[in-house]
Amino acid sequence: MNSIYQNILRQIAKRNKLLAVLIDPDTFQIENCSNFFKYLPQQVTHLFVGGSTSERKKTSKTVLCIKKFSKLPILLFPGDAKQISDAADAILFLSLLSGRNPEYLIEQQLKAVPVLKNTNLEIIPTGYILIDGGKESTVERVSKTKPIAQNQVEIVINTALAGQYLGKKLIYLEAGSGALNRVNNRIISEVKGAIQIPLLVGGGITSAKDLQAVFNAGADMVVIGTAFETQSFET
Ligand code: 1GP
Repeated sequence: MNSIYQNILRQIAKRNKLLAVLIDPDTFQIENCSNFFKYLPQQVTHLFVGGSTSERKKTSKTVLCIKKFSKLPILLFPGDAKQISDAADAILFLSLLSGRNPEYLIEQQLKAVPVLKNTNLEIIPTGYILIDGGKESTVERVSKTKPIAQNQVEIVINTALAGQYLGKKLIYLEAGSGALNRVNNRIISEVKGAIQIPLLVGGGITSAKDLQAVFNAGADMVVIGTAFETQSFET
């Protein structure tokens, strides 16, 4: 089977590290699409599209524009059910496991079903875990949930394992877009050691040095948004 998820597993088995660029339809300048892709490093393997507040039309427009300039797989990373567009290839079907707000544990997922039933999107169940990135993140504000503190390693590990036991196919450790502190190496390596599914890490990663450190700690895929969007990534 040649699905995006199977391909992620194959790449990880070959010890390849994956890099996703997060594009937020709310701030992405469609007219600047071609320039954006010129700036991205060769290392990029996946494109994520989503934000906390975007709408479906804007998401679709962004995906269609990206498709003109890139052949990389496009995965939706939706803030809510209104952001689903079948112009993409796959969707990270997120459940905010660190939070206790039913809206982001099951309600939005239920709202997404009637839309998803009519798309060909590959659905990738993803356990989403918000870690304290040193300032209030948009995810925290919108979801009205608290992140897990960076020193609560056991809670993060157990939350990731609960996700795996629930059948999630990916675990995503998120410090929040523009985080002051990215997820620390200890959390990454201990979660990686505990779970058997791929580990994604994002939020506050702004340099090649940091990117390498996150890979070295055990992340299979790193997600970078702000630093590429603002062209401030330190090489
Ligand atoms: C946010 O993890 C992503 O969901 C990316 O964060 O914008 O800080 O790179 P940054």
